[in-house]
Amino acid sequence: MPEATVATRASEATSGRTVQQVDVAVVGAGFAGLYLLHRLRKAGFATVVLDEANDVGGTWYWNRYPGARCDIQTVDYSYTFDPELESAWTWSEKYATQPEILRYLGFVADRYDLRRDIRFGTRVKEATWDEAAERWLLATDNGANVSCRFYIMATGCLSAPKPPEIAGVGDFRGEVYFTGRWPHQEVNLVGKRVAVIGTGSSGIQAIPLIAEQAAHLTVFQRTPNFALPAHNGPAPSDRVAMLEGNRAGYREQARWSLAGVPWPQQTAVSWQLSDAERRERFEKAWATGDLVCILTQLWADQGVDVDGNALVAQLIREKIRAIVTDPETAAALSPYDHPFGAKRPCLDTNYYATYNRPNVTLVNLRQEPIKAITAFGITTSKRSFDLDVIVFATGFDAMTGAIMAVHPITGRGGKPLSSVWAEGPQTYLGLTVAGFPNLFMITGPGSPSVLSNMIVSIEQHADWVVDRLTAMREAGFTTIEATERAQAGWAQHMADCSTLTLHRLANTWYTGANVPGKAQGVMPYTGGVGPYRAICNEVASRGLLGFKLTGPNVPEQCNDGEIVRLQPDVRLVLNMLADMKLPEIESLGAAGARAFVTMFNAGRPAGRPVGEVVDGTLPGTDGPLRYRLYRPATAGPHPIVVYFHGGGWVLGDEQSDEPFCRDMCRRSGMIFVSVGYRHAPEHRFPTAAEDGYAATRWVAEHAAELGGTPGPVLVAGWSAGANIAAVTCQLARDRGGPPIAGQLLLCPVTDATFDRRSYIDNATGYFLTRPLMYWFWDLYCSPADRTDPRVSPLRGKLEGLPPAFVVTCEFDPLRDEGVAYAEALRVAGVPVEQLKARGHIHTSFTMVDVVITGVAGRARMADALRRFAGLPQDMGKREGAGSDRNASPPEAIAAAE
Ligand code: N01
Repeated sequence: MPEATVATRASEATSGRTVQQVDVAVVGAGFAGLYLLHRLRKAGFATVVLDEANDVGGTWYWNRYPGARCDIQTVDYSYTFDPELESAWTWSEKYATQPEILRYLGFVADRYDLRRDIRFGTRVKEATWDEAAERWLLATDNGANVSCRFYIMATGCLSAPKPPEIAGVGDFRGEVYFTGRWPHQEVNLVGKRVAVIGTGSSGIQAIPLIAEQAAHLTVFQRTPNFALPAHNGPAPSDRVAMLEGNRAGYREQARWSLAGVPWPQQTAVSWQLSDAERRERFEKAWATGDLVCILTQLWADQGVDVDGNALVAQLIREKIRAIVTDPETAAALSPYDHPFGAKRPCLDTNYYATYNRPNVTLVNLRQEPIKAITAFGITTSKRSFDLDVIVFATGFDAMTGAIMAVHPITGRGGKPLSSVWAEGPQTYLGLTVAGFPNLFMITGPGSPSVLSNMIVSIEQHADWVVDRLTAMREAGFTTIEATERAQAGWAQHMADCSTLTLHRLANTWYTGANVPGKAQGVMPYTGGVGPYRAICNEVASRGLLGFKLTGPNVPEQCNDGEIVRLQPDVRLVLNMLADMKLPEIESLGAAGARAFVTMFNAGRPAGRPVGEVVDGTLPGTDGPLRYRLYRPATAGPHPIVVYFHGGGWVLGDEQSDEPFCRDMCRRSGMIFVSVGYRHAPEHRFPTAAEDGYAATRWVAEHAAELGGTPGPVLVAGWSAGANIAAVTCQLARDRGGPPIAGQLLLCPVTDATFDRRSYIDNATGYFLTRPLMYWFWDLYCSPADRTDPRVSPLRGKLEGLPPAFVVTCEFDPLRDEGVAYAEALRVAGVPVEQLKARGHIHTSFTMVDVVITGVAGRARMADALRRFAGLPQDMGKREGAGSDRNASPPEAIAAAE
């Protein structure tokens, strides 16, 4: 083992109290603390680990209640950093018990001789950053205080038990136990009248075993939870075979997966599967007895869409009814108040069946709340229960509780962490906090942590931190601190991520809702383990983006910035496309590009059902044009939107924006008629514009035949299609009709100028590129024609046009010409609304069911269309896809500037 750079030593502080001097102090000797100590030592850092407990284990030291087990399969819930360690230890069960996990951690501590640098029975009371010395001073309650260059909180996410907040708790004369602080000596419940308060993972694991001992068990349930059978036993042979067949590959797959366990990503969404197919998938997952499996393997929209999720919840409630014989008890045990997975689901052994026992009573606190705990038991609003024992399984002050238990943690300028986090935890990457140099958190708020296999996340964090400390030492830096800008950017990215999943829709410890008075917001990072790892790696590879580093003999380094400015799902799509190494479309020629687009579109979700899809032809200026009509499922007639697809006047057809047309038809409750206008280079300018105008005129004249509302039509389009829509409005004004009630312009081409900022900043890397736009322009329009308002509508007269809703995307070369058009319309007196979509790209809103963060924007577009058509606003939401309820609030899509 390499020598420590600074030997651990004791020194006399001025106060006379001994101070232990180390390079790094780690608080917590659980999975994270042990691995950190091992890595830090190997890297040559003098390290001390401090833990209040009297042995290693962290959460597994304290949570000794009956039935305590892990609920990630033990093949996955293990250290992976040392293949020899992996082969030296064999788990006895699919889900190991707490004693076995504790033995494992003891085995690890012995194997790497870790205990000699751990101070047990030592609580860190306060931590103070000494600006002059550039060191942290940790005050302990036992023995020497600690002075360290780096201070790492490896305190766990669920380690500070939450007080039960019930009146009279101190009055009870019987025995009281907390699952999170279970006694080390045996607790005998035989023949006793026992109460369990709380039905989270701890309660659900403990209840069946307590019921076997107690004379009578009364369970006090406030919120029913979803629980799945663990089907414990030997580790499943298929998983073991997968692991043993390619251990390194299996582990690597886990590291890049969404939840830290290698399961494939599902692509089929619920509405693409039949009832029978969904049931088959569900039964298979139920039989697997694995939380990650059921949370990820049913259908792709189960975690992101309320409708897709409701299908799973319904199937689980069916199971509860089938197991629990008393219908009233079954109903009380059935969760309806939160989406499945939004609150942490549980893994159980005989949980629901326990309520069939004659010695078990369920008290539904929603119907009869606890009034008080008395000397002899618990009184609800309806009755009293005499008890010998009360077990509190009431949970934790999660994610922040154990960090804030060191109080105060005083950073730069004397600022306490409690004031910085008064409105909720602010972190950069969940690892660091601006204003608190050299302080790291392992699996802190803002990292995937509790939404992942903790061991995978712990190893990733510990590796990242130790690698940074090592690199700093080599470069001569002594302090590292996140910048405010990077931290604010991370908060924004966290907020964007949390609009993707359903976690925000439940009151849970994920959001701080379980602790009265705690600031609320989704605390873990919901973007997934693999994407998070990629982000951390990118921070490192981009010169520690968002960190300031200083050292005594080196110039300060600060590469400030935000690591993710794209919407999280847009980033994933772009990364996926980059990995596919697709050809540049403009290099394929028109025919090749069209074939490519057809092939590309074949792989996307087809779009949700609408009332009817009708194909037809309409007379263009020079022969028939194909169209496809999407009719809502509601009773007509409906207002008609004439739609023009994107594709740079060169690519696409009346079907190529099918998912977008279906979605907008459902959301707006309007007929969409998508027009197959003719394309360049075969038909150059002004064919597309004239076809668009002719089609609009024909649709308006034949509205009744098409099932539409007579009167003005609306126009809409995307990209070059939005160009045609804008031009059509100008032509309709100038040529005596048809009347147009409103225009929806999504990322419109409005001007043949290529020097606006967005053309420069977003020239490449965001799907639509500047070279591709040049190619489109060249194929469609000669330079001499480019100032004609029929292709550059920004150059035309704008007065007297119909009201407009203009959508622009931050990372789109066309952004600024769209903004310019909206501004020019406003100046010309046209009512105009703008949606400047932050973090989005040119294709964001048409990638329906792929870019989930586009939902809120499309909901606003549909609202605008309904407004233009004079329809009530709320109908759009009722008629639209259920994912309307999944839409983030409008302010989630804010101005780009
Ligand atoms: O805590 P919880 P937990 N009056 O917060 C109820 C992990 N874990 O210790 O939902 C009445 O989930 C509360 O009701 P409500 C796992 O991540 C893992 O069980 O707030 N009831 C809820 O029912 C888990 O999610 C394992 O309405 C009160 C319960 O108490 C996390 O730890 C095992 C109340 C608390 O449930 C926390 O689980 C155990 C009150 N005043 C835990 N206050 C593994 O298997 C709270 N409740 C690895």
